[in-house]
Amino acid sequence: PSVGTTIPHDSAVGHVTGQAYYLDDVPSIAGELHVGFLPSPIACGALTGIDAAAARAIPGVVAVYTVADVPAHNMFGPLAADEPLLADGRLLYVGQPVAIVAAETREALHRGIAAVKLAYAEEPPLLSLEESIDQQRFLGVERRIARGGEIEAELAKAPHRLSGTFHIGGQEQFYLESQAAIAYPGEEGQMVVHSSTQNPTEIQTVVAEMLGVGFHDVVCVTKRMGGGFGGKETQAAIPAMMAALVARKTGRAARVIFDKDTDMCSTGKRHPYLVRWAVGFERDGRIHALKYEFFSNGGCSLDLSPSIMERTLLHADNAYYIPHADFRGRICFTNLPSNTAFRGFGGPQAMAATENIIESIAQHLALDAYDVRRANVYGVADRNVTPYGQIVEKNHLPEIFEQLAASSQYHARRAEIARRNASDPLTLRGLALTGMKFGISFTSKFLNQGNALVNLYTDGTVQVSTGGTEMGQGLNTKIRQMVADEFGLDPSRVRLMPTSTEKNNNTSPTAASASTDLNGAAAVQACQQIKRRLKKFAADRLSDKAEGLTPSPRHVVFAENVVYDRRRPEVRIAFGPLCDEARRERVDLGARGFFATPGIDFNRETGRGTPFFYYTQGAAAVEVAIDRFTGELTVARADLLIDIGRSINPGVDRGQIIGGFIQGMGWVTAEALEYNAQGALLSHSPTTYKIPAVTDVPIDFRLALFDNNDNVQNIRRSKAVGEPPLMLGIAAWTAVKNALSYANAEAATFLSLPATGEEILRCLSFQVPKHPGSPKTASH
Ligand code: MTE
Ligand code: LUZ
Ligand code: MOS
Repeated sequence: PSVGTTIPHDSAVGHVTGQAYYLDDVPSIAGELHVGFLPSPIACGALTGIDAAAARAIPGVVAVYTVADVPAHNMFGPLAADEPLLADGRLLYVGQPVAIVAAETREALHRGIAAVKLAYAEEPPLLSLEESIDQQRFLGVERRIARGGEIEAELAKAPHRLSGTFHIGGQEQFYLESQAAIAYPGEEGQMVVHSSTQNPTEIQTVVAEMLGVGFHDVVCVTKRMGGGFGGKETQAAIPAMMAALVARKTGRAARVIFDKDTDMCSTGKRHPYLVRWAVGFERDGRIHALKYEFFSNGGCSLDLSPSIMERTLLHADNAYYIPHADFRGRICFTNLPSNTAFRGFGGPQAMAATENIIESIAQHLALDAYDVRRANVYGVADRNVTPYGQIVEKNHLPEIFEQLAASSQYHARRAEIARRNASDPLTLRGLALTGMKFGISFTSKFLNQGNALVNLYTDGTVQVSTGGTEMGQGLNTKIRQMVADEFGLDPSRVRLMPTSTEKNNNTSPTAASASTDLNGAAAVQACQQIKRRLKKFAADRLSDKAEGLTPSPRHVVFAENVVYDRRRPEVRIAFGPLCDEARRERVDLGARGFFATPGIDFNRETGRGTPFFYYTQGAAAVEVAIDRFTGELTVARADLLIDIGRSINPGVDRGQIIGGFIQGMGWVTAEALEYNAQGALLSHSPTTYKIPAVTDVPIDFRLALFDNNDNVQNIRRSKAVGEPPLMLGIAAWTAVKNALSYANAEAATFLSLPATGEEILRCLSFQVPKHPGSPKTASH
């Protein structure tokens, strides 16, 4: 069987040789237009006029379109239609699309965009979380999850209390393929859109609504993305609509390819958060009560912010049992691109906030932070219920903590670090071991479904199409392995086809790490339908050949590219010829499968229920070294231990874990989004926005998979792996906080996230904290 073994990613060769097609590699067809847009130069104001005469006069410029040219709906959005495709009277952020330009060449396109003139009345923009909170400029309603007694009373009961304000920065998804789409106009208003999207169904619907046609007149096709990381869960919509609008108006194919700077300036990122917290705890560090007010920077529209805040509230416990909890969340309006999904989806901010608090408790009580974590970690019996009432079943966190502490030699290294920090005048070291528990399922119940189409051909090869999209994470490879095993075939006989709304309808985004669970299960379900028919047919054929053997589909086995009756394994029929014969006998060799996650239910109003099918759990021990004079940070060693159940493809999963951890490490230590006072992004290219490079990978990097065979409810006993490892990266930040505590206990309380070199130096040198009025840790 292929499941459980490492086969190469199905595009591995294509990725490294450059033969794998991304959207801009698709050859252009005759008459195809290059399409781009004029971005708003200001963050806030009234748009009073657009003068496109000069642009239209440029040779090669075919058309300039504004909101007046949108055939039907200009407003769209995944949860509320509150976001404009093209500016309509108001300018909301720097980089907002104001006019679409279509041209024969890229050069004419750029000249055309530069020649469009805007008239506007500029107003002071709202840019910071603090200002938005002061002015109560919230998007949507307050959300809350609470349990136990009245929170102020519970906090007062605890023998120790701490409180503070914690600032968390955003993060650019930094997929390598920028947002892109190509639209091909068809007959009678039909449209085919090829999109680099995690969400083909969403593209189908927004394009149809923008054009004013039925969903049945639009097809969205996605072969692969050069990364998505959440940034293409909703925000592939604007380029797709731009291409479709031009294709409709001109009758010509239209291609939109954002360049990197445009992409970074105009699209949403991980939400920055401001977190107000108060914790009451026992002398041994056990948390009695925890109060949170989360404020996320939503940008100019809702996008997915409410779902992201919901996941924040559902992950504020992280790996720890909180008897009395009061978690509240609000989304703040700002004049920025609408912030959106990014790996972890609001979970990382909450989990970092809680790890910060635990580290603060340890420093306050002068305990080892490991002991505080171990005292709080989810256990058994009455210590395994989350604040929203879900029981943490088959909880392995205590063993994970203990195994990792042992394998990373945590205690010995902490002692060594304390010794070295006392005498080393140049380098300050820190070590932290943090936990991770991530809920698997979309928190919107209806999204937890998948469908798949399986076509078996008469040579015994298989094509599989699902609603899931491939963004490098290996979804197609894993489904290929599962389908191959169902038919007992070598994986080379199975091919995953481009995702298309024509083959798989009403699909969920490829998100929430659940794509293998949902689409894999749907594909297996389709295979089983075909197998039932084929087994019946094969049973007859095998009994004909073997005298005295009664036909029995139950005894038919598919393995090693052949079919046989297990009572007489020496009589074998090759799989291909069997399929050919079956077709000649008019057996249906195709099926559509469906899967809906059972047993999940969450009540948004009461904040209680079982939103998650299961949890992926893990822990990381990270050691950092800081230059005491420059603040420069090196991650010296990382030990990861993660429970992903029985891995479907250990090689692919290790890639996901290493990549996710490094991406998380980048968020907490390096990546800083800088804006000017007018709300324009300054860090909008690889030269000014620093994602981790190969040289930033921990010098000593050890990864182990926790041995767990008991995840019986999910497909092949596997667990989702896509997002969870990002949150193991939080240990790098916590290790910095630990290191700073050796320089001066007060210094550590000033640290915000990300802990960039500048931020570390600020704390080391006791300069005014970056965020005024914060983060003072008051002790009672
Ligand atoms: N891995 C790669 N190489 N590229 C990506 O864009 N996205 C991540 C994760 N791993 C991503 C990735 C995110 S945000 C999610 S939700 C999951 O992959 C989605 O895929 P899955 O459901 O198949 O895990
Ligand atoms: N998208 C979504 C997500 O709509 N709901 C979720 O719960 C979710 N979780 C993670 C990533 N994307
Ligand atoms: Mo991932 S943030 O669920 O696309």
